[in-house]
Amino acid sequence: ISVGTQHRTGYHFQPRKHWINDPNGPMYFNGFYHLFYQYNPNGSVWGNIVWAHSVSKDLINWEAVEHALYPSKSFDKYGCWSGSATIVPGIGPVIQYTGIADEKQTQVQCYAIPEDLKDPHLRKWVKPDDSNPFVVADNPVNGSAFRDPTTAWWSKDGHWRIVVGSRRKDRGVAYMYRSKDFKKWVRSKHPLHSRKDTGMWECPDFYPVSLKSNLGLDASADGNQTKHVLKNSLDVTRYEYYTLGTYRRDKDRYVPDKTSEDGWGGLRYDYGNFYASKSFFDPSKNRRVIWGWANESDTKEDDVRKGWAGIQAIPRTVWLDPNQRQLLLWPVEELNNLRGKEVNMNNQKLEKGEKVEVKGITAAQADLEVEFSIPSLEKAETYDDKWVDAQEACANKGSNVEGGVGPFGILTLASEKLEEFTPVFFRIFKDKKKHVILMCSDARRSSLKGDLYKPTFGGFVDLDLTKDKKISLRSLIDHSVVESFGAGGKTIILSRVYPQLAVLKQAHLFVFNNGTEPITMEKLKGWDMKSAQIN
Ligand code: DQQ
Repeated sequence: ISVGTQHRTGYHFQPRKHWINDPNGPMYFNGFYHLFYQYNPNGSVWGNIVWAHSVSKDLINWEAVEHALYPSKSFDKYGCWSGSATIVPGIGPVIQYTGIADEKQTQVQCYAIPEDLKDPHLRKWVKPDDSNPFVVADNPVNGSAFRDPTTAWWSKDGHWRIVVGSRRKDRGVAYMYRSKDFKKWVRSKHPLHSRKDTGMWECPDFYPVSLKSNLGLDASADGNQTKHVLKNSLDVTRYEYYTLGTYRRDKDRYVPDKTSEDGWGGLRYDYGNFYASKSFFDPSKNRRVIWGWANESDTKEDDVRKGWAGIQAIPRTVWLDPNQRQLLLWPVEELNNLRGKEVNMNNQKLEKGEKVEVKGITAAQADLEVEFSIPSLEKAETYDDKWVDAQEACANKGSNVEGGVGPFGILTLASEKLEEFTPVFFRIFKDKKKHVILMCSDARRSSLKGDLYKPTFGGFVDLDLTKDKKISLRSLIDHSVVESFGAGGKTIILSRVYPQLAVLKQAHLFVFNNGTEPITMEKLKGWDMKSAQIN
């Protein structure tokens, strides 16, 4: 096995070689899903950016086709950066993206349309000369921080609108543009939204969610049965956050709800390695699906040696949590078609210090669903207010630090003698009147190799345990990926890890409890995952 092969993914999207980053312009059109992505055709570090293109019938198996966009015009000579697709009735798909026009990286907004709408794969894209670029930065917009147009939405005033990410000094800004014909675009008087101290807003995403059901909505959907989501990727922290809120069409403004922070500490789709995400509405299944990029956490030299870098997370269906305070995300159902051999373990008590191996599946390429029940919350430790966030709490209270209720969870990609493992676990604390649930995915012991980024990712889980003392965990394990969904998609953490011993057949999987309170593993289902056909 050559360098890096044992860490390549079996079912997470990646090209055969070289560098990838942001997912671009995801869409469903005429029976095919399309995924474009930022790609360096010449190597495994960022640069020479084109839009690579793959097509699929099921979001899981993909066929690579030729690059859709590559520098070919004066307005995108230095790169075709991120953007989105809109299916315009009567016209078809339109890609809007950021062209890099000069060596100073001046950013202009450009568009492309399929050369032949009858080609089911939409292989060739053209950039009409008469109306490109369709927007250039004008005062006060800063043309070196002006990129990543969203999917357009239509309003009854007869206009299409899009948002483009930017900043004004340290203020993150979502500039809005409108158009009647999808060719000529005019900037709105004020941005859709902006927020102090958040820096450059990359890859904004703006879409409605239904208050009444978990079905997805087209970007243009409207009415009092909806709420809106605004997501931004912060290039300063390399994290994304989103808010839920109201889109006031009359005022052309988005007003976030006050139920979560509008800033660095806000809600996240994923509390791990997940960036530059983008959603699309899938009319074939009436759902909204989110793609996100998971970067490597090894060194540049490792990436050069491996010859590849970057993957896409498993596409996730997204809908509003019935509590209306956050979103829920869950792997698309098509992923289950890769499930092979199944193991079951039911009703097993885990005393303090106990560790049970899940045997009979390939632990390096698996899907695992576990349901834990907690007899009593009485022994929950007191939450220490000096921990500024969940990540810090996880770093202080690792999987080996004994507790009252928890830590309990799983040890993924573990070597036989536990020289290496990536634990994913919960811990429950008391905090004044309520309980605080912490979910952690800790890469500190993930590899014997030294020069890796091994963060202790963490997020809180907004779940009321007082009635039903149960919490679930699903983990998608894929060689160098541990993508975990807590409490049915309330809190998600994707970790990239590079075990040296716990690879391929050498990888093990355990369930554990290191808390005084015994935990019952009510149900565990694990599956071998078949490899997807990817590119
Ligand atoms: N990646 C693209 C930009 C975007 C950034 C360039 C986010 O368009 O802002 O590859 O990862």
